Amino acid sequence: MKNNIKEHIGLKQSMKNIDSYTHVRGESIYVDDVNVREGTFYAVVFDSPKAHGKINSVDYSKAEQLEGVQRILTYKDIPGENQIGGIIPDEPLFAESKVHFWGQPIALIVAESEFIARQARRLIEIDIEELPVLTTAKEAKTKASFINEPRSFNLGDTEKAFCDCDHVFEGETFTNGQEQLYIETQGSYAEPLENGNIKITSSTQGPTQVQKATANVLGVSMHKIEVDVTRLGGGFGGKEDQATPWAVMAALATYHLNQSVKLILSRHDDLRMTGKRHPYESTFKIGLTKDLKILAYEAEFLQNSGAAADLSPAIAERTLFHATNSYFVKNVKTTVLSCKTNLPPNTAFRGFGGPQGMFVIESAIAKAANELGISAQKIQEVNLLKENDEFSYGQIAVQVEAGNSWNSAKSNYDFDNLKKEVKEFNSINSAFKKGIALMPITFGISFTNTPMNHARALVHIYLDGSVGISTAAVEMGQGVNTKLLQIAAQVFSIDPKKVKIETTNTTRVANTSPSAASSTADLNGKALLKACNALLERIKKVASNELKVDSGTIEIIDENVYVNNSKTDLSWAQLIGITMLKRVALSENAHYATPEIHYDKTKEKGHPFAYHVYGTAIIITTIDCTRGTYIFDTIKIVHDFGKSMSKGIDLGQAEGALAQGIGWMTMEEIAYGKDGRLLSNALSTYKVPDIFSIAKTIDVLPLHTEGNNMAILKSKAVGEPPLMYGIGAYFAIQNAIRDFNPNYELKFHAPMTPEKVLMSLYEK
Ligand code: LUZ
Ligand code: MOS
Repeated sequence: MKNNIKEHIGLKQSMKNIDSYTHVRGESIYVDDVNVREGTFYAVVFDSPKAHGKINSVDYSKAEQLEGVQRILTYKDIPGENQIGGIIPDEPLFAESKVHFWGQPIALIVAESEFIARQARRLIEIDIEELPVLTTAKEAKTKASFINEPRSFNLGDTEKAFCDCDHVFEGETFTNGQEQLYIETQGSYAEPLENGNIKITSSTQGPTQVQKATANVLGVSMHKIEVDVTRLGGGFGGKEDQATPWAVMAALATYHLNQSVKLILSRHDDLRMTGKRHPYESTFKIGLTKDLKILAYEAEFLQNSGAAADLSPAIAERTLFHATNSYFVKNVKTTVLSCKTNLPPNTAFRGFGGPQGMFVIESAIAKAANELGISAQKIQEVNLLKENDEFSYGQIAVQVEAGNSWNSAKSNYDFDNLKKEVKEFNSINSAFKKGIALMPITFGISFTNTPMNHARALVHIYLDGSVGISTAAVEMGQGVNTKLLQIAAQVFSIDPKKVKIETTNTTRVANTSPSAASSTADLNGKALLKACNALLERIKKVASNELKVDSGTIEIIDENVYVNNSKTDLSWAQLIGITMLKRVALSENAHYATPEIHYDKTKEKGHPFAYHVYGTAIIITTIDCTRGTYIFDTIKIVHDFGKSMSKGIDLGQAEGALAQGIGWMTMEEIAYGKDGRLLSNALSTYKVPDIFSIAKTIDVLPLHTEGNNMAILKSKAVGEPPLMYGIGAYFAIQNAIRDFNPNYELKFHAPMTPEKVLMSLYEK
């Protein structure tokens, strides 16, 4: 009886993304679309034109005199603390006597229009005494310039194990940063309310973080600051922490001027001023037995953290959690150093340090395979994680799908034949070469910082039976609002049209974790499920009194009350009206905290993840050996969605993440000059994947599994994991190069741009 709900209204499978209607009509509301008050001011940030130095003087006089300029705010205008660091308090909102990166905010120009503010910016004169600039993690390490103490994960005894290995290989790797390139740039809009209260509309993944930082900078309590988020035009991690400064600045201007202030970064300003995915320079040592079992693995990760901590410590941690990817290795020793440089503070980007860790072990395997004259798949396959294997951080792997996804990919897509076709193609072609690679992924779901794994949902049933829902979930294109709506519509068995997902607002749902870590639907969905179930029980009790039957016999199906499976005359809307008359609460606020997870940082052991997501990709590329260009013929994936709530949304997430992964590995090349200036500062010099650069065909097969109870309605988190399939693109290209040029020495230096491919093809 209970389980036939999904056959009725609120059908799980057929739900379209609820935002598609307003998106295609251009009616979706982003920060820049929020109605502004008459007299609103516009702001532009004045930022450092040098990467490191002492500020001798700044002359604002000419800018201040420009007609229409209202005020220029600096650190001197901060009533509270000039501090926005989230994990470590090491980041000022505005530079004071020194600048630490090119693009570091120094002042905020507030004017009647953005145009005037921009003009004024050009009139500011600054004198900086330059200091030495660090742009790479390696340099920073030699200067002992670090954000914090290193972290290490240890399992078994690598030193001893290397002695028992038949083969030991060492090497080094580099992965570059990556620009989040959210479609909507960073932005905020602040409005004065009564009694010095301020409302901020922000394009942030973390409204509470914005509220907290604003209160701290303004020197007021958090209850005076309300943060509202309508939706984001993409976040990708770039707005987990780094949406904050712009919101705080707008609020600071509102505080001083008692007027609404809008601050939206131009694309150039955004690219220059914000941090990106962390570049990593890493070294590895891998030891194998003659049966190709990886007996020992060591890696040292140098994370280029930039000029302040931002989320770097948490990202470094996730690198260690994913350092062995989908493999079981008995003896592991991994260390990460967060290196302080003069780049903008690097920050979250889908995968959050995980991809950087995985690239290194895939490189180690590729190197070992090359030296041994075998294919990497042989090594990958015999080391795949199995049930009850232990991760280096102490968690025991259960419901493991590593082997299952690997075998499914191989059999469903006839890998052996694909491989044969590649070989045949290469044997008769010299101007073009194909390469094939397999890429398994294992990604842990939960914020690695255990205390962050909680959420709340506030549900109102209005007296006509319609429903309003508030949670901490920020809709950023990932479709979380659709999933939340499905949950409520399904529990109540009402028409989805009767459910509204409200904006994300700190006044309605407080003290929230950011929408991040692929966990937004899980955490907020679970809280919502709890709230809806509590309401349903309460409403059923009212119905049982009304109908004089046991409440266990009651069900609501398609907005009608059923008793013992037979339809009564009582409708959902009538029942809600009665509930109201009986003075029974029609609102519920539920709290969810992920059970079972724990972690001890002093021992670096625990059970940090609610569950893991698994999958395997097959990637085939064709390279043009005259030009160094390449295309991806096909990408074939078997992915563990659990029991997907929405095939369309989840497939979109998988394909989008894959595209970003391939972009990171192959074409997106961030470049800073030795002086710390961003050279790839426009979309003419920073190439992101387009529809033509991904693959002619992408197949994604869902793995049939039981799903996991820790996932919302057994629908596994999908935001980040598929990004890491993109790592396979690197190795597919490399395999093609090697076929063309036997002298080519493997290099692990991403992105593998066409330029690098060309040089590799002809290196001696
Ligand atoms: N953010 C965070 C994340 O604060 N902690 C995490 O573990 C995480 N993981 C992935 C993406 N964002
Ligand atoms: Mo994150 S990389 O904001 O999930």
